[in-house]
Amino acid sequence: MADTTSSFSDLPGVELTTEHGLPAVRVATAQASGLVYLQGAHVAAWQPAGQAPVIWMSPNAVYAPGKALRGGVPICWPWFGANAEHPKYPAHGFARTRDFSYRGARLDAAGRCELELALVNDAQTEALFPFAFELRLRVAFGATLQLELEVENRAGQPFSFEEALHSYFAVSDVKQVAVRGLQGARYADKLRNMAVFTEEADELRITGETDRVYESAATCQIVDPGAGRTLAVEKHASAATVVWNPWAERAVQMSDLGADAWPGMLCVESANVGSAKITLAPGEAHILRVAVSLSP
Ligand code: TA6
Repeated sequence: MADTTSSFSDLPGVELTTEHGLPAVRVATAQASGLVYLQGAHVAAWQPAGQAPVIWMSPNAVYAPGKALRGGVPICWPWFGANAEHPKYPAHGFARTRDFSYRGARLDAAGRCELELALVNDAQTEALFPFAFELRLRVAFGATLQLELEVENRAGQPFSFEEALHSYFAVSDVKQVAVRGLQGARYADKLRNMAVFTEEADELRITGETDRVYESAATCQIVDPGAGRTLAVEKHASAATVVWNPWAERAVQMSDLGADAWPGMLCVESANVGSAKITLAPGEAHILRVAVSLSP
């Protein structure tokens, strides 16, 4: 994958900019365009040449320092959902609301424009997670999208974490898409008190509010006849897939989502959560990798 012989520097088509008042990196190449906010290393756009946007951002997203963005690819780290021991800690961890530093761009082995952003521990993170770490996101924009979330333990003792690349994909109408790849997987249903079921369907249809954590390392396909395309979400070192759509009633309660936008998105998230949390010894690193590709 990434060409490790070239280091991150400048590339034509990559621009540090400000979008909606927040610092961001914009990519515009012959292969694709993309946008990443430094806050949260939050990928907010990817559009391969000749395609409609693949990543969904809410039209009602709130762009403000320290506020999680609705849509895109939030990084949930070092916990997912509510913190089990500290219910008042921020949902989905702190990575999505902290400013990452931008390390630069390079061409990867596939000729994609790859950016790297990083977050290291400081007093604020240590108040919530008392360990030294470096968290790196590498995102490669091309005809395909690759995301790599790397966690390095820089502490003197082991630590454990959960993680998710909470990807919001743009779909023509969530009621018309099918998700393939989950048949036979066990899942915990957040809407039924985390009761565990086995997915029977070859093609999962979204017919109401859906919030499930599947035990699955498999590639998922989002088959979207209305858009005339299928998205494949292939992953490495991810033992869980979260499928989420809030549906009408819950979307209305979320002011940064709103009444009308929810049919246009589906979250298929590559994760390591719950019993699949990761433990790293001092000096160790873990990489969760996701590749998204399109076919007719
Ligand atoms: O990944 C699904 C989920 O954990 C849902 O339970 C839902 O609340 C969603 O994420 C959004 O969470 P957020 O904290 O961004 O409002």
